[in-house]
Amino acid sequence: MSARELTPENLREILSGSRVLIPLHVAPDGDSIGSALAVASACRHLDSKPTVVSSDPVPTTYSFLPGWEAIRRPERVGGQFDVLLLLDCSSLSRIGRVRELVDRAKPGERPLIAVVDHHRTGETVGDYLWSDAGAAATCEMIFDWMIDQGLPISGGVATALYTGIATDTGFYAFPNTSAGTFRRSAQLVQLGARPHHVHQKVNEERSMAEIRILGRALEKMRVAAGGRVAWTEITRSDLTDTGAGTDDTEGIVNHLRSVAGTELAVIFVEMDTEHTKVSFRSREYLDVAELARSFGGGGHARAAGAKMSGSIAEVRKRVIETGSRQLRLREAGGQGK
Ligand SMILES: [Mn+2]
Repeated sequence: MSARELTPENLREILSGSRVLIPLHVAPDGDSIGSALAVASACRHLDSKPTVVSSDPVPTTYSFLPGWEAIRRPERVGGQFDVLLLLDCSSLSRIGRVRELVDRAKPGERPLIAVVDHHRTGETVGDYLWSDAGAAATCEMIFDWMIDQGLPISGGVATALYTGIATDTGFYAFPNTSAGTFRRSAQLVQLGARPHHVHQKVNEERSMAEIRILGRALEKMRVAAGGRVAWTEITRSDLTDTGAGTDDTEGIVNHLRSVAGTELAVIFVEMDTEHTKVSFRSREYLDVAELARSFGGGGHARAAGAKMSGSIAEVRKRVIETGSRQLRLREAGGQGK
């Protein structure tokens, strides 16, 4: 199915007066939550009825964002929807169990699907698509849309949008950070976002379990491909020992990439005996979105991930081999360092 281009006017028109279902993507991050809360606020100015829903538990890290408490779990959501708005993702496989809410709609009552996303993915679903791989965050796109459409941005909405931009750019450190990122962020600060407050809430209120699992992961770190690959793994027993949950493992992979000489960093997290979550980061030249796609995942050129079938040992072997081979190919092609 090929989608029509979603213009700012279209998006306004589609949302106006509609019952809008806004799912977070699985393993929701600051950009997913921030963009959903901002659009939900915009919906209230467009006489529409937004429902923000999350298949996975919503990280309490973001509970400082106004509207966080109203995010519902799929089992608490009923009724019909006119519009399904996918933000920060472009496939139904990324919204987890929310998909069931869509699938159970009777023929003829299927909601219209609109997508706003900044990921480069092969697969897209939907009737309307606004895709911008040049945007640092979906929150940048939503901010532009709200400004373009003259929709009010309260202090709370500014904080939500700022948080999405800040987290997706690693607080203005990743290569996706542009002059436009700073310009939008400056406007959001004028509208009430407080950078120090957001940084405190997101980065400096970690639980002991999160610090302990980080310690465990760093202790278990290994290298491959002559030190150009750094990897670690977290098993169920690591989680049990430290009292951590899988969401406490987010961000650990960035520490691996910080080792000098590393091009590719990978963390393997055991979901159960047959499923392993893999997160990839690269430093300068390896396209990890492509690597993740070859394992059924997706993401950005420097940050991507995949949920893979197989025990942690099987998955690790496959991924390290493929990753090391791709590094060698890049280097043999003269495009690497
Ligand atoms: Mn994003």
